[in-house]
Amino acid sequence: MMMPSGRFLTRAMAGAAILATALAAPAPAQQAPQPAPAAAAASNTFDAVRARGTLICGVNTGLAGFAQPDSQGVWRGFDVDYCRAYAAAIFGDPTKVRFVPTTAQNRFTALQSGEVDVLSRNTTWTLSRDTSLGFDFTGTNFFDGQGFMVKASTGVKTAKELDGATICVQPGTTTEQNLTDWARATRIRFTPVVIERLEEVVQAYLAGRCDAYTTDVSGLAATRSAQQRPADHVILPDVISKEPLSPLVRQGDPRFADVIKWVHYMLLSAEEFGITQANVQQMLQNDARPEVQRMLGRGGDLGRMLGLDNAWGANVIRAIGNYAEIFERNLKPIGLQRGPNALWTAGGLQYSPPFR
Ligand SMILES: N[C@@H](CCC(=O)N[C@@H](CS)C(=O)NCC(=O)O)C(=O)O
Repeated sequence: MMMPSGRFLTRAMAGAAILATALAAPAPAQQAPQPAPAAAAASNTFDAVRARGTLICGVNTGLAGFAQPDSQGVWRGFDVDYCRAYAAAIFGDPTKVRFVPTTAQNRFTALQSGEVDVLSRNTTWTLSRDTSLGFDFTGTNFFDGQGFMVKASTGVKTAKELDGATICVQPGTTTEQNLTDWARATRIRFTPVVIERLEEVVQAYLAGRCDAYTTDVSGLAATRSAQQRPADHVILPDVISKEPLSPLVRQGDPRFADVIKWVHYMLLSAEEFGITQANVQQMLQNDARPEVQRMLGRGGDLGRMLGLDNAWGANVIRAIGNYAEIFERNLKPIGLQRGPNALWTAGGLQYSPPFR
């Protein structure tokens, strides 16, 4: 047998077993699919939310830029702003939302059981989640991919140098599965350190219990930005998967799903048409473009078609701003660029269907 080579060789001896397993066995099912939730709970979400007067939004437990309480305990972040935008669309008031932190492991149960109405939380759209878990994904609001972070002191520059490494990962994620797929495909050995809680997995990485930490690049950027010396950590250039992150709802309430979906498109179209938090009022009064008028509720009856007030779009933009404003406010500070999340008009993938 050829001797394994690479900087993580000593640890690789244990990792060899992992490679053997990874090569021999089919990739494990990601989550044991649970039966889809009772349709009764799902079909009434839209009415239940309106009757309750508050939207319950499942968010992350704490990921800088995406969802995290600030020093005053006010939730901040990209995913949090989406929740506020939904509340502005439904109630005309962005404060009518309650945030429920969810972990990688318990997020799907929280949505299935009705504990939350919607999950707005770095969750990858996959076929099994869309079908056997009983959810509807409402549109990718962040195109992401899985990456690796290492300490700069390791000198590691690319993922293939991780042969034999110990890699920290959270369970219940696409991350865990992709890591196995990637190792199989590239014949890289690794020893996984699987830790359930986000704080603990990050601590394990910082304490040197693993050579690398893997998750969505957005999650790596968030974690890196939260460290005392971000420059001590390097996000490797390799991206090993597609992680289209999308808000999701329970299957069975198409009206509610439509509202969640079209709020995202409102944010994108507002960016496309140059409607901002600062100018929305003026545009509402003065902009003669028919699509802008329809979006802001001056022409057509699009809000009513969604079961909302025709002012829903104006309310969303007035409260939260457009997609670019949400991105700048939350994700620029953690070092993320628009990249594939640029609008289609700027060579990116973000594209709204027409407001007509
Ligand atoms: N996008 C991936 C990963 C999402 C995920 O949960 N990532 C972790 C690491 S960034 C996380 O957010 N954990 C928060 C927690 O469990 O509290 C998925 O949908 O499976």
